[in-house]
Amino acid sequence: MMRQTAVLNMLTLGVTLVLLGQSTGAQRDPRRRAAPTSKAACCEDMRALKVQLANVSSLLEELWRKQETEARGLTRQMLELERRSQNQEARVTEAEGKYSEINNRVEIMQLQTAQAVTHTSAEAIYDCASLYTRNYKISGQYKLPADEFMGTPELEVYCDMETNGGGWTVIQRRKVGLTSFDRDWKQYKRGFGAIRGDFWLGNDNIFRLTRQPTVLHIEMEDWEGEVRYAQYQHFTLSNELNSYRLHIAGYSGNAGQDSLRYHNNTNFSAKDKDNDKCVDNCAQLRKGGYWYNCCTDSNLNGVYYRYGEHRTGTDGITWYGWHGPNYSLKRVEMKIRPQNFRP
Ligand SMILES: [Ca+2]
Repeated sequence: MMRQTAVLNMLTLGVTLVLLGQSTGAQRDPRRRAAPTSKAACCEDMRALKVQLANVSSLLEELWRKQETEARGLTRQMLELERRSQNQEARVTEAEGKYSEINNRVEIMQLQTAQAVTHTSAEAIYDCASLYTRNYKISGQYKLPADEFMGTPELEVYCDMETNGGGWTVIQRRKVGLTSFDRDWKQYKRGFGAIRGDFWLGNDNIFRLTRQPTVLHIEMEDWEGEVRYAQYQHFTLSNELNSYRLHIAGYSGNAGQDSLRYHNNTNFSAKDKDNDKCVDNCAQLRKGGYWYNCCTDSNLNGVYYRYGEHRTGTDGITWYGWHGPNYSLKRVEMKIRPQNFRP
């Protein structure tokens, strides 16, 4: 502000001087040469004025230069500040990333510590029920730690901590309909899909989880939004050598006639492994992996059809006891928990 005023003052002075110079020049008009005696004095004045003008011009020039330099300095400073704030932002992002990573590690370590403490006891963490008894009571995705003692790998699971007291490890879900269940033996063995969406947990994992006495709960929803269930007090699979044969007993439920009983004591089949009890290849006909008999009373790993699309085919997600063979369900969830679980 001060500098600007100074510059303005200088400018005013310059203009005044120029005007003065002009008025002096007017006195040199030959038609008005009434006072020839002042000619020498006039020229002296002019020279002095010219010098002053030159001085003022150089002063102004210097001032402009200074201002320009300052402006350049300011721009540099602003750029520097901007660069620093960008750096800080990057650091914050990095810190956030590290924080969530550490958080994640802490959670896993907590699980592992809990497991190490009870390593030899019956309370080792290997399913959602053991998580529940360790006060993890919110439904969602969990990571079960690897267990060297049992020789089991780390496993992502979805825990239902609400239905009938919680503690359920979800082994299958159909609700989105984008994941194909028409898969081969290897994929059914390892598991596939998204743990928060549609998935099969994997026959090896289900086999492992059902080595203790286990309950199976099947939740089904139709396109009217009605929900029914079928529950088996006993549920277990054989190992791979025995084709993950299904063993169920102790049915209860409200989904009509028991539609899994027909599949009891049958081997698992996939599109590349026909273990069914039929001349046909049921897995290929029903487009899923399942404990096919000859072929189905239920087909929970069948093709996901939107309401009304499934009329004549035999490959939908069906439960004959409730909606018959030509109605494909909107949502299915199969979940397990130990028989001795107490909420
Ligand atoms: Ca066959």
